[in-house]
Amino acid sequence: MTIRVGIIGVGNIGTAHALNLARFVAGSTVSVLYDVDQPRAVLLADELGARHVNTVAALIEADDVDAVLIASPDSMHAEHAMEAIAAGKPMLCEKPLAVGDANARAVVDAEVSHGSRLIQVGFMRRFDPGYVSLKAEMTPAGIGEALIVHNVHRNTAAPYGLRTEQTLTNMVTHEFDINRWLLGEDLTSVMVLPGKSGSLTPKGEQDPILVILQSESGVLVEIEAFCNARYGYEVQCRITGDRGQAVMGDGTWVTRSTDFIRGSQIPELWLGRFQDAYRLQLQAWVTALNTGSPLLGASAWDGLAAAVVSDRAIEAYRTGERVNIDLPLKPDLYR
Ligand code: ISE
Repeated sequence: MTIRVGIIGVGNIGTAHALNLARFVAGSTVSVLYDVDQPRAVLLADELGARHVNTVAALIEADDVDAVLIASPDSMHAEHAMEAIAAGKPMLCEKPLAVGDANARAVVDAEVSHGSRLIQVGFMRRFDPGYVSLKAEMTPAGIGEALIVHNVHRNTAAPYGLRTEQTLTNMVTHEFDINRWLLGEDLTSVMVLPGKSGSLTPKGEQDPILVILQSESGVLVEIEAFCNARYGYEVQCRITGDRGQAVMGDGTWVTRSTDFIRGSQIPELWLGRFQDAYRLQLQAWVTALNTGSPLLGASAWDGLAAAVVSDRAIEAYRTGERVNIDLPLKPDLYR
């Protein structure tokens, strides 16, 4: 069977998903597109042989949409996810699942009432070969048990203007999720340390920031988030274990020597660094839908967990305090 995917929002990430589905993902086709910027949707629809619609509801309810990909602005993800749940359609919802833990909770409650899992959250780093290899290092034969995790997350330029609280909900949410996944346990406290800001940081905001968390078993997780790093896009993760360390550097870039210079290119955007992760995530999603096997990526519960951590991190940022993180009781659907 071919899964006909309808995409809500064809900005940068929605377009990248559409092209990946059309070019690289077996068992799927892009059937319907929606964007507030209608000409943009029309242009891409023409290129892909898809059609476009004028409302989100028309896309979700369309007979030629078997599954929905939500790539609307962050603040609309929860609303669109609820509409897709109401229509009983499976979805890949871009991260974050919601802005605000109450909104994430509402989505989880709706999925629980529906009675089966419909949502995969687009925390694509779980499919990145670099992170997958890093997780595999945490064995008795590898680096042993993780004790401290050092993360670096830098954007070339603040993607949506710079607001420190959005750095936490849009950017560092990746680390909230991937560190939970790497460690296999929840995060229990968070502190946010603003330091000296870079020259491009607007007044009243902080960039870079340092976020320090602790996990259930006490592992320290430290994250440098820098929105306006200027030199390129870079994500690193270094784990100190009780019998060694494992480092995921800046990707698998080729070192080129020409004109008496040796070096490697740095991607400008995450779409370059995580191209494999995005493709593998989509393929896993489509294959699961086609075969009826369980969804492999982050669940709505994982999306809620990241939203709760983001909210507590905002509180920690505002108050300068270390804030405890408590998750609600996990529903059976996610066990
Ligand atoms: C962006 O929205 C993403 O999701 C990227 O993966 C992330 O690295 C970037 O910081 C975000 O702004």
